[in-house]
Amino acid sequence: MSYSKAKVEEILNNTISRRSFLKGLAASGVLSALPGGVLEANEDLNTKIPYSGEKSYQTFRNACPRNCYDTCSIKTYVKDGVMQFIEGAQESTYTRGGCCVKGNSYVKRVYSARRLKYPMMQVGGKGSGTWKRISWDQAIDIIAKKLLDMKKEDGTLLGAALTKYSGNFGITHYGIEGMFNSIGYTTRLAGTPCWPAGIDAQNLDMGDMWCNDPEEMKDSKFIILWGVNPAANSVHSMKYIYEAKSKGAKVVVIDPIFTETASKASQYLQIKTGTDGLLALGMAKIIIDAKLHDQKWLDAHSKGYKEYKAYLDKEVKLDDVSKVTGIPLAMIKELALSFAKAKPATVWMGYGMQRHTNGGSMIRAIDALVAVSGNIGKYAGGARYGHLSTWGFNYAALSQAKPEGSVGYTGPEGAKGEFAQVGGEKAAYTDRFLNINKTARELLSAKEPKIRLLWVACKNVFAQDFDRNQLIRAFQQLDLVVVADQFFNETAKWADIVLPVTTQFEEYDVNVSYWHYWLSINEQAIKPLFEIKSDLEIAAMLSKRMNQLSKGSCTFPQSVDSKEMTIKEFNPAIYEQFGIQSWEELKKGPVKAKAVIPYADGKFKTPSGKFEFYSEKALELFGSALPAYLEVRKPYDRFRMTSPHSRWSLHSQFQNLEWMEDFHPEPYVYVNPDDAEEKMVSTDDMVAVFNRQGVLRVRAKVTDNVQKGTLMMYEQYYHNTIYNVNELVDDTSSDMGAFKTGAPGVALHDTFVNFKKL
Ligand SMILES: Nc1nc2c(c(=O)[nH]1)N[C@H]1C(S)=C(S)[C@@H](COP(=O)(O)OP(=O)(O)OC[C@H]3O[C@@H](n4cnc5c(=O)[nH]c(N)nc54)[C@H](O)[C@@H]3O)O[C@H]1N2
Ligand SMILES: Nc1nc2c(c(=O)[nH]1)N[C@H]1C(S)=C(S)[C@@H](COP(=O)(O)OP(=O)(O)OC[C@H]3O[C@@H](n4cnc5c(=O)[nH]c(N)nc54)[C@H](O)[C@@H]3O)O[C@H]1N2
Ligand SMILES: [Mo]
Repeated sequence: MSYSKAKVEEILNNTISRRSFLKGLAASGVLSALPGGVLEANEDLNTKIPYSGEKSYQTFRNACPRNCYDTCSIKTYVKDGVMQFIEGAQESTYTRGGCCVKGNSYVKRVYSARRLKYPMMQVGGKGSGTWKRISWDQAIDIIAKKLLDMKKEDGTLLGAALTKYSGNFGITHYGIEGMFNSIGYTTRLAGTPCWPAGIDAQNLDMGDMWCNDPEEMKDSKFIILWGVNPAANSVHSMKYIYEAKSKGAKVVVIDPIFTETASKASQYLQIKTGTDGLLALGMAKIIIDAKLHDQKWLDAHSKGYKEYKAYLDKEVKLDDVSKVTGIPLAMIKELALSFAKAKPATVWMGYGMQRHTNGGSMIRAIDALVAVSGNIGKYAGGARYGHLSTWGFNYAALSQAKPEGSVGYTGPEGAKGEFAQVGGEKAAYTDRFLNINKTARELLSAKEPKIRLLWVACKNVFAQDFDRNQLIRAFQQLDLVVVADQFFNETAKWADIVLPVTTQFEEYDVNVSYWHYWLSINEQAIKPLFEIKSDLEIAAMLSKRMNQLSKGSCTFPQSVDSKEMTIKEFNPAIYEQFGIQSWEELKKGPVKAKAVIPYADGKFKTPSGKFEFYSEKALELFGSALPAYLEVRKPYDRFRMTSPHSRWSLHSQFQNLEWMEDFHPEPYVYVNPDDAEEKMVSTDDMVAVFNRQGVLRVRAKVTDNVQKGTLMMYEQYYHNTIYNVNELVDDTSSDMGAFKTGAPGVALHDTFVNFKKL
């Protein structure tokens, strides 16, 4: 199906979708942050857009599958087979009728002229920019033959590697891993760049990563938002925080940057980066010394409290805490005591905070503080990080058998961590797992067999991964790089073959969140545009061609329907958890899991069954049984540089779209006034930011939102600039992550740089 240019123009200029986009801007607090005049005349955001319930539209249920806390439930309005606009589903008390600014740009995103439309081949070689349109048959034939040749030459398919992360977290998208399962033992870039250190920390302390329903925060009496920026990264959570605040709760933000969230808090503490572990230990010591700790709960449900207290007594000096963290002692004391006195109190720990060489240790120290205060297992309390308790699907698309006679890996780098257990295999052979956070290094060094083919899906390696200089080399030495994506992204530039894939509006899927407790069906609302196909269809086409060339070489179904695959993901436990009889009920709107308070019974899945201040597993794996203070990485250059997430983009996505450019046309490096003065830099000056990794040219914005000695740049990708903050970020690991995710996290905020005016 294709559209005339005029039709596409009409869609893009559709006033209703533009107005809903502006509503998203307003909801994200973005408009208030901009100079006046961005709203067009007569675009009154307070007027209800008169489309809800209108009969002339066909409506569909969708969900935002991006890697975001909010995983919004969406209602999509279609006329004559064309998406007209979307809104947040009213049925979800979490999405509550509104999407964020990015979500409200979905119509623009789907019909963007920048989308990939046809399979393409880079005939001039990787990075040459010389592309030729090819047919699906040609593309799939090249890939299938390459795989079969490799198998013949190497005796195994371990030379084929998959890197996939967070482009789409819909459950059927695990069919991409399923495709790799179905061809034999292969190589996987395993682990996650996102949250692994914290996952390990929570698992060591509590035997699981599990958090209270965010909607409960409305009844919390004290909320610490610790290294998390929901006003940008989880806008739907803010209403609960505002409600609690309006009922008298104190909301404290602890962050090295004065963030959007900090601007909404009762109190903001500008901590020195990477010192939060010590602050948490200091607060716990103050609480215990004031006898405000919950001795009864600690006696009944914890292990090692005595050793932990002895550590605090002996090793934690409050004056040092103040000096190291940069927070006045009186303020720390006041914070600790008021936190301990308020019941229920809760801490939300962000993923940004644990991307340090001591990230896992910091999360452990904060978990311990919440435990000491007696807020674990309580309604509106809890040490919140994330959860996967609603993810109990069948993973039917994922679970594909290996072809008979497949030969795999037997070396020490084989199965490790949770990733290896996904397939539940007990075979002597395994897939080969490489560290996703050291992609460049791993691709270059993997031997016997070396990696020859790389499949990239739901992942923008060149935008989001680290050690970028080596990445080019790593890609260039591969025989065949296939990138399956919706857009011609940074990584596509280094591909041999690019395959255009569907958006969530062009396929079926099912979605849950790692934060809230809602379940949404994602219906196909429109036919795929141009020659675009879903990741599942691509897998099916590959299977068909491989089997034509060599019968039995691929077990993936040779034709798939995303709706049928979606239905196969459901099971009775999911129905029970969400109180529905059939997936079809989800067509009426999203549903919420039955309420559970994590750890309310005081039972933990740790070896002792208790909250473990003292963890033998932690001692064995990471060298410290207690959540002891671990110093952060030492500076290797003049300024620290952090690269957190932006409200304008979701990683490399959205900021590359036309509307987003209108509102946020270019990137900045944010510089403290003292540092700017030293370098004689003013706002809007072009500067070079550089270190031993690379150099970036970017405009400066002088602001004391960032502290002296620290630069900040958002991780973002613009359509027409070569801005890429990961030019400067190396691949140093964080302390934890390997226990549960197969690889340590990455200490991306422990980046050090210098800068000068150009
Ligand atoms: N708009 C938008 N929303 C998103 C995303 C996005 O890209 N854009 N990404 C999604 C994804 S994948 C994720 S992982 C989440 C991330 O959600 P968050 O964790 O909220 O986001 P980050 O921006 O990574 O980091 C949050 C904060 O951690 C702070 N921080 C860094 N180091 C330290 C430290 O040592 N101590 C303290 N106290 N704070 C520190 C940063 O300054 C930053 O303000 O958001 C999700 N939602
Ligand atoms: N400097 C710095 N780097 C970071 C971070 C940071 O804070 N600072 N954050 C890290 C974190 S928390 C994360 S989660 C990672 C995110 O890293 P990625 O998961 O690589 O992030 P995205 O940019 O969202 O890229 C996803 C790609 O998937 C594509 N895509 C979307 N839907 C589909 C689909 O259905 N099928 C296919 N085949 N492709 C699809 C998108 O178009 C996009 O190109 O980045 C990490 N990198
Ligand atoms: Mo993430």
